[in-house]
Amino acid sequence: MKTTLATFSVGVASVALLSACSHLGGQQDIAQSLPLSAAKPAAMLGNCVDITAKFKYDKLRITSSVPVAAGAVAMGGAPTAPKTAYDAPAHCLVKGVMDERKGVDGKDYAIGFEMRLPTQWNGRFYHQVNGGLDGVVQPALGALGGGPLTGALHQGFAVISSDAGHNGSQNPSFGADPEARQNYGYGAVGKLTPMAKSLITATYGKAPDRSYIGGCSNGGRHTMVAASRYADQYDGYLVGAPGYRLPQAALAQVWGSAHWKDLSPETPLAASSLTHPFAPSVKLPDISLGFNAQDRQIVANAILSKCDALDGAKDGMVQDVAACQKAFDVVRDVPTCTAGRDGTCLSNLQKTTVAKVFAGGKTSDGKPFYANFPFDAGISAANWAAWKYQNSQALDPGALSYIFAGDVRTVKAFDKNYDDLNSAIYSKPAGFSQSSDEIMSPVGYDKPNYMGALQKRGAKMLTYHGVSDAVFSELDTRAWVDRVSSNVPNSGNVVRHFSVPGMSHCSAGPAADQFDALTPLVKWVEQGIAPESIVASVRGAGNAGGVNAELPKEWSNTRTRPLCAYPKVATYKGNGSIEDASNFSCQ
Ligand SMILES: [Ca+2]
Repeated sequence: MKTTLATFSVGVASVALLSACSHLGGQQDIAQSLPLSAAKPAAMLGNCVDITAKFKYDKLRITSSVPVAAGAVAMGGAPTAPKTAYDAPAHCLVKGVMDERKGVDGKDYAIGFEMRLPTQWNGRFYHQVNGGLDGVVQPALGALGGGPLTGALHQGFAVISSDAGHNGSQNPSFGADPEARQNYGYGAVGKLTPMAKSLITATYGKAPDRSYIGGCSNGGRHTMVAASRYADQYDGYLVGAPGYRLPQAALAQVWGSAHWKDLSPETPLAASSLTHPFAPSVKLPDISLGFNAQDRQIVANAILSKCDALDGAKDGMVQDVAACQKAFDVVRDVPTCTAGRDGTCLSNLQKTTVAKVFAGGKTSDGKPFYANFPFDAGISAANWAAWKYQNSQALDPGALSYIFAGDVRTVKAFDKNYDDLNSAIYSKPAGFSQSSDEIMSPVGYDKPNYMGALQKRGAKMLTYHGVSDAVFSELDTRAWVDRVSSNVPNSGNVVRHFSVPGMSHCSAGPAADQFDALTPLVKWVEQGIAPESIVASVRGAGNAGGVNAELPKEWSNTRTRPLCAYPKVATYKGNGSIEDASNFSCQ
């Protein structure tokens, strides 16, 4: 078969993505009411293998391009048998590297990526941005966050995924190299985007009609940063549990661990189950002992007794998050132990410590450096403990030391005074032209006027966040949405936020955590239908996306709930099964 793959000249961002905007004439009122035109499908031209030799782009080396048969991979990357709805369609898997170079630390760096180009393409591009410290090319299946249900590749998008410019999961040492740090912050997205669009053009004979970017956690951060820096490159931004103040959140984690330590008996190191990932011989004290799973269930029960019915249904879900923060007081509403811990009460020190950590990280003179956290029924979940007790010791100190604190330094464990680290987040160390706050966070996140630029061209952002997220506060995402609302008129035209009660960080917890937020985003962008609610399901027995072991026994295996556009609350209509989303409305 004769290929029609074009050879591209170097450094050309070849697409005119915004053609649909040209008729809007810059009139904001019109731009706000008209959707962008819908993407049109196309089939792959030529053959997949030829891409390796034929596609040229500045500072790009394609290492392989191979066809992947329909059903050969599913969500999570594993082969499936028998076939399920989670199977990926037939596609071309392209792997490569951009910007191969030597870092100032003498190490080799490159932006590693893979791109999956479906044989039958829906005309859209999806940039899958990943979590944690990046460093690994996750399969470009277009994972959407929440309990797995579908992915962008499954829906026919051409999908790219990258390691964000360094190699090695959970290894923060790349922070010594300014460009690697910048690539992790935002540079890799900026460099890959025009290349990916050119590759799409070469593969299908036209540029993507519509482009989307999305991810959860650090991926949510990437997406929010892209909205501030690359507002002209994407039409839809899917933001999950965004760590949009990642350095500050990491600092709050370390600060929190010092407070949990107040409650914990000294653990003989030999008995500790935790080891430090960068120095495997170092054991970490088990700070989870002082506010353990049983204690957290006591708090969850107290939260439910105050807050569950506020949404009209005693269903084990606190849907009116804002009302609950007013109704519940951990010191007042949790029984105080008069003798030892007996499974029904907490000590005064436990309660004041929980209250202190939930109130958010503070400097020595009481100024908040990170957000407060909402009280919610998911405090009992395992992922909550993993973030507060394990990652706060094993992941966050390393990230602060090498990436977020400016110059590389040692983070003193269990110190309550981190004023110098807080200052360092905003300082420019020798050899760096930007602070960590500038590199990692959306430009001007305190006054997000850049959302006005998205609004003018008809682009949209959809955010979602588990209320029981223990590392990035859902209230911080609400606060950002509120700031957009204060700075951009009619902000409901450009950003809508969906809280997921009970959900831990990105998925899991006692929650309806399985939902597809991409389809409503596409409808909003391309048809002008703004999402009012998204139906979410629990992952009970038999769920093909993986069973959620933390669902309360009393819940139906197929419970559904509407996730409502903030500030509306999923409210029980007063009759009908509480297991069914249709008996709730957004009020
Ligand atoms: Ca309820």
